[in-house]
Amino acid sequence: MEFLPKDDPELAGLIKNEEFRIENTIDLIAAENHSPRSINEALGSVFNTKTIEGYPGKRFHAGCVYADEVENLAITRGKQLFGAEHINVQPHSGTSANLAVYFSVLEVGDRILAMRLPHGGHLSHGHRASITSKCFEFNHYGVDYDTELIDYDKVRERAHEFKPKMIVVGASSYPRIIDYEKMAEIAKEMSAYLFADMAHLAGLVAANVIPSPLPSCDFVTLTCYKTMMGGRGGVILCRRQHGKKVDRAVFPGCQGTSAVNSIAAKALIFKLAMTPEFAAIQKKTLENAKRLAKELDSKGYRIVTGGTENHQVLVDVSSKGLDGNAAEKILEAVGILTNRNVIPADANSPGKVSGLRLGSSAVSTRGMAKPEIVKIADLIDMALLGCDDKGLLDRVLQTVIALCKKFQVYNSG
Ligand code: DSN
Repeated sequence: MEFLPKDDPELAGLIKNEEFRIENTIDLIAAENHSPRSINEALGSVFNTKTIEGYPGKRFHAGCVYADEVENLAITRGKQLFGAEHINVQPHSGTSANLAVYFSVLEVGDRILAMRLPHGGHLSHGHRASITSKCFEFNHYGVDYDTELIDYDKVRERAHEFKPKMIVVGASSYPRIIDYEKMAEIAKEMSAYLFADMAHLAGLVAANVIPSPLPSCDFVTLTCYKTMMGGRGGVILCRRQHGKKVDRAVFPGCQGTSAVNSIAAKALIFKLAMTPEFAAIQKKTLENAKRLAKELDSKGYRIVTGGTENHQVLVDVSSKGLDGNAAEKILEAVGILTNRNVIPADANSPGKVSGLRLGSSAVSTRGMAKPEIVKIADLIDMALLGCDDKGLLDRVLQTVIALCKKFQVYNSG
């Protein structure tokens, strides 16, 4: 930082503090990752101030020659990376992307079937607190309470009863591979559109380490900062025939000018995602999640669904007499970041959920592997079981800091 400390030392100090926090904590938040420094350079670039309503070659302001090139670069790379027929790189976020998908081919009041939030779905999939539920009539499917897996027969049953115009598949908390082909069969039976929200999975899909929803779906959305390792921002991929409607739904339908600096960061992460280094991180992310689940299971924690096939591990901490809120706080105090999460058939009250959602992306990006994951599982267990022992918690914290120093995010250059 060159100019910020002069213009606003207070803010500059907060940014420095945040960098210190990132360096010295183990980030197991499944919706987070560390991005290359070049992503921050793209985000903080002069494109930050460019106004670009419209699309490349059809703008409503002058001076878009380089902004057009940036957007075209993101479009070309994104289509190549995911094998998409059409891409829109303008959505400000995953939720904006989802809204635009709904509005592209549906009318207000149309029916949408999506996964229930407490079973792993997302707010923008028709939760009552989300504007999506005020614009469309949602109904929800969930998981089987015994297996905690999506019950595709029940999805089919519900779909036939409800007759949605669109089916949404994808979750923010579901540690298993989704059968997109089966969902496509169900959607086809009622001529419904199939839309996959792969916000959490995009990096794993880009690296081909889990199945892609693209061949089965009319629409796919993603965010670029989770497994994808880029900056914040949403993207829509769709079949060619929906392209014009999607573009109109994004601009002028749901957004005004888009953020060229964010589109630049998308172009960059799409390039980096085609490298062997990115693929290796995604592969390690899967391995690390499986190892984390196995280690915690062996210590007596109940793992929701019995394991994981992606970057998420959902732990039922009630199996240790804890609730998710308490577990999240105890771990934060020792520098391990997680988030409390409701689990299917959660017996705890909404304010005190039973789940703790862990993710392996950020630790994998900073180079941690099996020995460190084994250590982290030990540290989690020690802190949660010894949360009344201040001395023990301090020792765990010091171990976390030492581990972080060995696997630096930014300071290693
Ligand atoms: N979708 C939210 C999550 O999964 O935590 C935020 O990205």
